[in-house]
Amino acid sequence: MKEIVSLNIGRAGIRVGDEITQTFKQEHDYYHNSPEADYTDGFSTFFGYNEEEKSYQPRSLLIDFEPETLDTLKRSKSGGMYSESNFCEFQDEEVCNYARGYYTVGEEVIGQCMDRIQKIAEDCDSLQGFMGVASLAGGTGSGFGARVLEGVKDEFKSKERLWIPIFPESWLHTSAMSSYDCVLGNEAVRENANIVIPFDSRVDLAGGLDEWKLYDKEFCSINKSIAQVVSYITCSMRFGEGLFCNLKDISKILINNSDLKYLSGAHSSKIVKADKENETNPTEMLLNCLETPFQMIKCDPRIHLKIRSCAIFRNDATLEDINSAIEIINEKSNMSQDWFSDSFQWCQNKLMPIYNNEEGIHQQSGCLTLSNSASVVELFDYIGVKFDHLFSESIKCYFHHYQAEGMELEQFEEARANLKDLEVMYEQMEISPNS
Ligand SMILES: Nc1nc2c(ncn2[C@@H]2O[C@H](COP(=O)(O)OP(=O)(O)OP(=O)(O)O)[C@@H](O)[C@H]2O)c(=O)[nH]1
Ligand SMILES: [Mg+2]
Repeated sequence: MKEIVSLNIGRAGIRVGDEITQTFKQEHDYYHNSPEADYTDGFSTFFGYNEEEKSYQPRSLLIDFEPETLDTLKRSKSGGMYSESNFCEFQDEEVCNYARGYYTVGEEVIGQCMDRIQKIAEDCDSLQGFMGVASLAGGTGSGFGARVLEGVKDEFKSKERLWIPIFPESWLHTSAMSSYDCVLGNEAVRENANIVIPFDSRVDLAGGLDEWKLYDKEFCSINKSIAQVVSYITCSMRFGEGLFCNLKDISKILINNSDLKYLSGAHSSKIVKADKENETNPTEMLLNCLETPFQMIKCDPRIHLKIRSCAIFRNDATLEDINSAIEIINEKSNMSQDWFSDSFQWCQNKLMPIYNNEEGIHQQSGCLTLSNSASVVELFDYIGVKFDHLFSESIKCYFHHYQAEGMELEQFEEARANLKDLEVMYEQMEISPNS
């Protein structure tokens, strides 16, 4: 099995990354209820054996400039999964915005950070690539995240770079400069990652995740939701068999133009009760994935063309049930004809995700759709308008903070123009998909 190194940067990156790692661990514990030494090959995709600690540990580097998030994590239930070698702490520095994260503060420590990444990579037998998670609304996640991603691209040229940027839920809860950080950070992701799976914290999870607590300030539901989606995407990389047996398969199946590499996810699931009465059938799950509340970015998926798309079922339905789900949706051609073009692919994995609550451990039957779709334009438009509002001709609010760190006006203009170009590319593709 080829290894993947996880890079979790800034508060949101660390918390979401930890949720993903916990999800992987729970699934492996559940399906390989055996001593760690007997874990199948797939476990080593995201976990490696630490000779010093005599235990398996995540192949992750958790990077931050302020101690609070990592300290809280170390004290938490999942803290025991990690050792000091997983943490990359640069304490007592104030990062604040993209410019400090990328330039001044980032410049001082990027060498040390890359050494740590190199060390984790050296411990792999056959590294396939990296999976990064960071918010684009904070200085660490956007700025230092950009720096790390660029460093990884330079040092590991042939390796895959899957990036999971988290777009903010409300501009009220973020720094006034977040609109800039988002556009600048996204520009770095666009340029340096080769697969991007964005998550939009504005999504209304009420429809899709009724088993979980609705919106809360600690982002628990969205973090769990992101972890679930990542668990589907990587399922075959961890358990074998399926659509995405490695990161390259994602590009092969869903990305036909390397400029259009943003993939939109939708996820629907239901806890499987012991009597199986509540189990939802694949048709309902698949239909849900065509609806707004189940999307990972805020959009109306029905009005946008999907260049390529796929579905991953994690359930114990029969093949007949899944085929009939696909046929039923095919018939609703007015809203889904582009879903089931020749390039549409699907797979089923019978190892369902695991869900823990007060009543115990349950399996969750569900479906994930992942598509290369123009719906991401709705997100670009949203962050672009916010950026323009701050950067309007006469004011250029807060720009001096970035200038003080050495950034120039042209960099802002270029990042904004490139975001616009990306929007236009998706829109053109929607008009003439085969060009
Ligand atoms: N989904 C999710 N979003 C979060 C979480 N924590 C913070 N955020 C969001 O991410 C934005 C950026 O915050 P942080 O992740 O704290 O920023 P950072 O990357 O540590 O950067 P600094 O500004 O240098 O602290 C916040 O405004 C929130 O909107 C989390 O656990 N999950
Ligand atoms: Mg922070």
